[in-house]
Parts: sequence; structure tokens; C-alpha cells
Amino acid sequence: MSKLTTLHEFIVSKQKDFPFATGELSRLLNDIALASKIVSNDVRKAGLVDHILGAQGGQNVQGEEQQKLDVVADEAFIRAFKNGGEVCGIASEENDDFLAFESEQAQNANYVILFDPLDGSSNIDVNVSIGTIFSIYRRVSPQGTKATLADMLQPGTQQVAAGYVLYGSSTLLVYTTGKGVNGFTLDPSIGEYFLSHPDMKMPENGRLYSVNEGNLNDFDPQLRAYLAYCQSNENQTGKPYSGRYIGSLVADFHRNLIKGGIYIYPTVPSAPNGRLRLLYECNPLAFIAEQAGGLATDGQRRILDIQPTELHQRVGFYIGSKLMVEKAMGLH
Ligand code: AHM
Ligand code: MG
Repeated sequence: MSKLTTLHEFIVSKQKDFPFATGELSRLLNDIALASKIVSNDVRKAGLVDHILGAQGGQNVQGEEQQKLDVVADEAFIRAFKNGGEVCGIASEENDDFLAFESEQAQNANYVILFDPLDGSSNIDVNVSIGTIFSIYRRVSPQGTKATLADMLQPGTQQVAAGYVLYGSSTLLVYTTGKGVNGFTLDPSIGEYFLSHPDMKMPENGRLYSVNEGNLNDFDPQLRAYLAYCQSNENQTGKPYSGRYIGSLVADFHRNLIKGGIYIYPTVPSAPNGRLRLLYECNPLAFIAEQAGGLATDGQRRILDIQPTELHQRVGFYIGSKLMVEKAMGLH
């Protein structure tokens, strides 16, 4: 049997790819792994908490109030980042404003992290896959001071690492540091991630499309024409593509990354700027998609080129296999 590679071994072995690496980024990735194991454990107990403990007045055995899982996840990640001391600040989809950490160690740290602690929250209560998405940047403010908004509002091209954790039939951590994409599966019995998906590549083309078709009447003519193409016998496979929409972006993206497909959440009248957040959802997944050979746009611009102007900015989102995104953009 060939030797298994743990996430920690893998991170350490890749540290030399960064000529001036001090180990800070490696430690930050380990902090993420740790927090994700805590959240994974909580996610696995979610049904118990909601339907058994929840039935007892929302209190656990110690008589403490149960919190919602997205808040639990948010706190677990923030705690890991605060204790780890590798970031000077964080921004989370769950919080209105960013947090600048006060400690001297944090103020001397070089990185900020932006994340969606539990994406697909409408799926929590119905036992369907959910995930965490994260994006890491080097700060632009001077070291030794508090993190600023400018540290958070950097275009996606400046990401030094990004990834997601999918709490699915197993827990999987996928990340990139700009040198390809690798995936690690958690062995829950020993609490260790092992390299399970080395050097992930998105198929150049696919036959899965993921979109909330309930919004069809609000889609622009170009998108409707693209969906009609997907559903027709006229596409390159000669038979209709399959529609697959979980409603958890991480899970929809992950499936399309492996099998080939496109995920679309366009701008619509009810969400004129789109639904998904540029900083917490679109940039990190766009970085991974491009690293795996795919594409991500807002309909006009490459996602990674967009200069953010606010923390919770939303954008239209087309992400997936290269030829499918190009076709949807009307480039073929
Ligand atoms: P969330 O971060 O509040 O969970 O919202 C993002 C989610 C995505 O995971 C998912 O793809 C999308 O919203 C689903 O939206 P809709 O229910 O409008 O199809
Ligand atoms: Mg989300």
C-alpha cells in the first residue's frame, strides 16, 4: 500500500514553493483545518441538536441555550484565527463589519482571511451538504498596526490562498495556493485529513448545469437562450444536459469541479446585483476554478479582476468548465 499523505505533511512539503515563506501561511492553513474539524463535528450532530435537544426548549444537557449552526461555525473559525495569531483581521459573511484583532502578535501578522462560515444555510435543517469557504490575502496596511478595510477590499487576483470545506457524505477540504488544487478527506475516526484528490482538474467541458430555474422568467434573453441550448439536442453531446441544483454553492461547485459543469447565479430583478458575495464566495471559488482549468465571470468581467468597493458586495456569478462558461457568455 502506498503511503498516505496527511494535510499537515502536504502543507509542510509545499512551504518551499514560497521562497520567503516563514511558515505563517502553513500555520494558518492548519488553523483552518482545526476549526473545520470542530465544525464538521457540530454539523454531524445538527439533527440531534435541532430535533432532540431543540425539542427541550433549545437547551443542551448543561442547560445552555443552543445556538444556530452558522453562528457556531462563525465563532469556531474566529476563535481559531484569534488563537492562531497568523492573521491581523478577518471578515465574515455572518458579521456586518470586519474585525481587526487587538493583540500585538495579530497586529504583526501578515495575512487577513475572509470567509463564509457555513454556506448553504437553507440546507442545514434538511440534512443536505453545506460548506465553509475562505480566501486569504496579504495585508496592504503596515505590519504592526491594526487591519484596515483596505486589507479586506482587494481584488481576487491578490489572493494567496483560497479553499472550501464541504460537509457532505464525508468532510473534504479543498484548497489552492496558486499552484494547483488539492483535496483532502477527513478520517473522522482519527480526526486527520488525508490527500484524496491530488492536482484536481476541472473537465474542460461538461453536461451538468446548476441554476435556480424558478427564476427563469427573470433571466435575460442570453441566459435563457443558453439554458435552452443546454436542454436541447443541439448541444455538442446531442442530448439534453442534466440539471443539478442543490442550493449549496460549495456542493454544487464541487460536483461540477469533479464531473464538469456550470453553476450560474445571475443578476435578477429580485437580486439586481446577484445573490452571491464577491469576497466570501465568488473570489475564492473563482481562484480554485481557474487553478483547476475552469473559468468564473460575473457575465461581463473575470471575477478575480473586480475591484471590491464594499465588504458584502454581491455579483452575478457564472463558474465552471471553461467551454461551458465561454458558451454561456456567447463566446462560442
Ligand atoms: P447563504 O450564504 O446565505 O447560504 O446563501 C448562498 C446560497 C448558495 O449556497 C446557494 O447556491 C444560493 O444561495 C441559493 O440561492 P437560491 O435559494 O436563491 O437558489
Ligand atoms: Mg454563503
